[in-house]
Amino acid sequence: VHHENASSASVHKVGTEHPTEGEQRIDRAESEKTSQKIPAAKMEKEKIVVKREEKKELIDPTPHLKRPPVDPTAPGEGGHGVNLQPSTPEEKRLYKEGLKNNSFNAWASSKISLHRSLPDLRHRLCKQKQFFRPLPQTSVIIIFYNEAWSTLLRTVHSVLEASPAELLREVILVDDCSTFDHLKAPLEAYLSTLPQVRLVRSPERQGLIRARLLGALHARGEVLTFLDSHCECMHGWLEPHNHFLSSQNPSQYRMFVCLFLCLFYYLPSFLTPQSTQMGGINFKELTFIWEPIPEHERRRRKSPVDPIRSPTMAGGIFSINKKYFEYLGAYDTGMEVWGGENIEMSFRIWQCGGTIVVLPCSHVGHVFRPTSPYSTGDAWKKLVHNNRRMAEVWMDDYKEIYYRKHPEYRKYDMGDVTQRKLLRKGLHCRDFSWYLSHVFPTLYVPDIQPIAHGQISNEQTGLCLDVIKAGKEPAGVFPCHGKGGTQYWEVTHAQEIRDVSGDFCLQASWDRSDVITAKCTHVRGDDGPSEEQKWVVKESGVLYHPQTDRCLDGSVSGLSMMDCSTSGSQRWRIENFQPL
Ligand code: LR7
Ligand code: MN
Repeated sequence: VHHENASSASVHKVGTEHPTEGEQRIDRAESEKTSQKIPAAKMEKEKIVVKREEKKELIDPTPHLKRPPVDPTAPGEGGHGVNLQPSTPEEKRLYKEGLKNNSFNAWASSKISLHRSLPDLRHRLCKQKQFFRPLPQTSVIIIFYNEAWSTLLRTVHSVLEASPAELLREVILVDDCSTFDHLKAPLEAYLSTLPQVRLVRSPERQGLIRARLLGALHARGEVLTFLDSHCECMHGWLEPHNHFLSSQNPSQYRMFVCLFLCLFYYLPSFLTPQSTQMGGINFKELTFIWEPIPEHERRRRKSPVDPIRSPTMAGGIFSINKKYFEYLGAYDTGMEVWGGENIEMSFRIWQCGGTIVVLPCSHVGHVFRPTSPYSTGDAWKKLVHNNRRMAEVWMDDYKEIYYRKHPEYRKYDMGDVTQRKLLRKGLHCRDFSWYLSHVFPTLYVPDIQPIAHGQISNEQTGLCLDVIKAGKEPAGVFPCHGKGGTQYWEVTHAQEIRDVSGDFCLQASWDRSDVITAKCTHVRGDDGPSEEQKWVVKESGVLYHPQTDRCLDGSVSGLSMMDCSTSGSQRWRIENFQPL
């Protein structure tokens, strides 16, 4: 309590840009004006800051729980993989059961200490960094549904053992109505021996979005930190968050910080730090991907440990100021089970005036798995439901890019998004085209209305142009299946013929008569595609390639580039074709 008073007192002392809830509602244009301070005022402010820094006190790194001494030869120590093979029938049974219930090797995980040590993989500059009082306290919220005992409790122990006690207000575990017995009385008994840990049970299965909100409701810290239920926090992971979200750092108040992730597997298993990257988006499925840091961001950052501005975030592992989280509309409670909420939050934060950064000095391991063990038959429908809610509220006309690749999605239920649209209005958020040009200037954005989209079938044979294996095998013709996918194409205003992923382009050249697909050469802001990828799509359905002066031919013998003729094999029926 003392600590929280201290930190809010400092807000008043610095007394400048830290917006209170009411003040945040000022028009953005206003706030931009006020942040361009005249130099004198700026100096004045710096003086105050310097004065305050004279009595700087270091954060005490002592955690709530001390990591017990461990045998360095024990399985998994130092973050190493365990290479254990189940041998007895009982072990084999446990191994199989663990895999089925978790989609990862929970049996191997159970052999690893809940307190195992992890290596310090941070850049040396991270290790030199010092953190001073006062910093806000965080509530760590871990939601879980049918998590394995060892991974869940290793997450909890790693938080308690790797966070300075004075920065960790509490750990809130939210049980999203799990059915496993070990998560009932045994979990309660175990947790009652741990300091600062609370368990909240949801009476019904909420899905991860509403489960997180339930956790936030119980949180008393100034900062909220969300973790998946199979994470391991590494030394020094928390301080950078609390520092960046601190009111000592007023201009950073609207920040949203993500952890730098370590890929993390049990059997075959190893710990590798993710190369420094930022979040991107797959326009086709509206899912999160990692991307290399673009040139402009590289130049903006002065040091390899500076935060990386990230257009999107992975979803599971992040911190945010609690007030800011609430002000921004927390989460969309209309979202179900799994997926979509991370992209929704990413767009919302940027469009409504916030910033997302990845902190390269904060490392957390996460157990990735190939599939969700809990996903039922309608998991996909729920994901589309969530994605539609996101696209309808935040993407303006750009949502069409998503829909036209999956026309059936328009018919999927998405519930009512009126409240979320009102939220966007009330917060005076910017539109999606602003996001694309200011936050993500390197992202290739498909045409909102391409010249054509859908399948391209040959007049003579009736066969469909098919990408087969994008970038790997020449394109070909196959009986039309009408399901989009490998037979979906877009004719762009830049004169390309792009595949469904949007990343591969039809390409022809002098030295070969077949047609391949290759990475599209045209990127945002350049002069257009290379000559090999340029096509003129004529009203007659002829696909003419100016560089080679040949035409795409789809006779019975297959797909090839031929001298142009009036043959029906060179005329194509192009879906949704609006000639220029
Ligand atoms: O119904 C459910 N109720 C839950 O409480 C389903 C899941 N959950 C819990 C679950 O126990 C886990 O703690 O929700 C958490 C996330 O589910 P996972 O671990 O099965 O999925 P994931 O790791 O693929 O999840 C990623 O994508 C999700 C999309 O909705 C969320 O955003 C997750 O937080 C996100 N995880 C990460 O970002 C971790 C880092 C991954 C990367 C890169
Ligand atoms: Mn996860």
